Amino acid sequence: MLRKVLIANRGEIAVRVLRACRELGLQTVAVFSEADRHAMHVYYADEAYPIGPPSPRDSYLRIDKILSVAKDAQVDAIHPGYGFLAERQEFAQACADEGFVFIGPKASAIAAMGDKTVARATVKKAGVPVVPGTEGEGSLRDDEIIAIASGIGFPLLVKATAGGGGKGMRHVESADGLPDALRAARREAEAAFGDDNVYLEKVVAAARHIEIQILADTHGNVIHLGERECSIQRRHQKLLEEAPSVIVADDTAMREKMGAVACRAAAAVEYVNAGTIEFLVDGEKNFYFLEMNTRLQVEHPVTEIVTGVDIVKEQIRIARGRKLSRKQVEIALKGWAIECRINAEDPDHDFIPSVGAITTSMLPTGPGVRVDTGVYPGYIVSPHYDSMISKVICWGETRGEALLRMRRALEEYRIVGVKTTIPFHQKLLDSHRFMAGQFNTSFLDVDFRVEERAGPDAETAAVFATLAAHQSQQQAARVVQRGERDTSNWKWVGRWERMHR
Ligand code: MV4
Repeated sequence: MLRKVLIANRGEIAVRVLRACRELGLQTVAVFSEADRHAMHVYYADEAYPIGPPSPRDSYLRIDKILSVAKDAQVDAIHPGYGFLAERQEFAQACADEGFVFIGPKASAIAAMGDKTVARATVKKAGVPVVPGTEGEGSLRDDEIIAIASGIGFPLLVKATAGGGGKGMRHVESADGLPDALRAARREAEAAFGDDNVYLEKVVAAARHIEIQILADTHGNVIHLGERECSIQRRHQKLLEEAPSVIVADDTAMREKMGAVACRAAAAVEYVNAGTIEFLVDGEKNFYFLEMNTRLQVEHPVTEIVTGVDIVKEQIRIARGRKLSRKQVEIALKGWAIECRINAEDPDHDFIPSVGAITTSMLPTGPGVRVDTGVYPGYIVSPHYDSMISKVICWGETRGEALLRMRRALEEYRIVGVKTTIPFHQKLLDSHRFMAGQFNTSFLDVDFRVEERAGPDAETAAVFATLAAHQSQQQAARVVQRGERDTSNWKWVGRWERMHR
């Protein structure tokens, strides 16, 4: 029986999970730190329990305190959300040991995917393409790594075995640079993960970051929900995601291939629940396994919107031991979804976190707009936690419609009291290359900065975007002559709409 769920998280994702529980008629329990006494997830839950000081180490990361609340409140299951304890095998194991259902994968699957060399070796054995690199799963000494390097070829990356997210990663151009890179990567990995093991991968140049959402039940069924395009990142922080990806949208064969490979990777670790397989995709559309995220992700809504599958409800269904609600053939993508992450950061000052009271908060609504947030007027943004305060997800029948809707939605936001990344997103949506779908993982850190200085030209961008969104409608895009340019946004919107008829 699963009647009562504890959400071991805070912010928008705690609210997101609480909503799914509510709709399923489940009782809910929130936990909160001293900084979160007035946080939205506390008000949203049926019951809420304090778990300590603001620092995550003293509250949201305390397995003992969370399990103690779980016992006192007599919950049946625990949802970890993302971040905090979501990918800690000890937590999944401790939940199971204490008789609580962990709404996520087994500890063994988290462990197998958490060690990147074990993950590489395991999925490779299952026929999943991995980037050429060091083989096997044992720890390697510097001399062993140096000996292997020339066989792999340069440039290559030194990566932390316990890593992910770019920490402990070093780019190496030639054999000369390898000893220094190994030293630096090991030091960073030791500091970040308490584990200085590293491995090598050949660099996939100008790659896109595309991930596949999968769902697996306890009956051996594994399905995928298509891809998400996640190349728009700044210093390994995603800022915008979309589903589908421009390069996969018109290539059903590629989606089926990536989807099947992702399911195979999940099956290789007997994965159960929702998970994501990350791939690097090169200019020739070759794709390589990068890592697996064994949790619900921030960007899951874009997949929910184009597939109509409620991923959190599906997670709970799986945790109850039921079969997946849909078969692979019943998954169809409809239209396009784009998510912008709204962070309390100052985009004009190197994205430094902006903390303090939110005096006004008006959120976009209306057709095709979803906002997931954990803040409200009067809420105080704390320096202790992630700076993401809101996500806006816009749907459109085409990428063009979703982009125009996002422009409209971003204009509707009124957040006063803290600086936000909204102006940054507005500039991004003006970028020709972004609109044209011509970007890879280095876009924000390299191309966008250059383009920004050149200044936007909405008309050219609209033509680019149309070309990219509908390769099959290139003819229609060409009717817009350079000579008829007009700077008015409304005329531009109208023209774009006419091109899409
Ligand atoms: C790579 C790569 C190119 N080639 N591996 C960055 C974070 C970590 N999760 C893996 N990362 C990368 N691994 C090979 N063999 C390029 C990146 C990378 C990246 C990956 C995904 C999203 C954004 C990125 C930004 C810079 C580098």
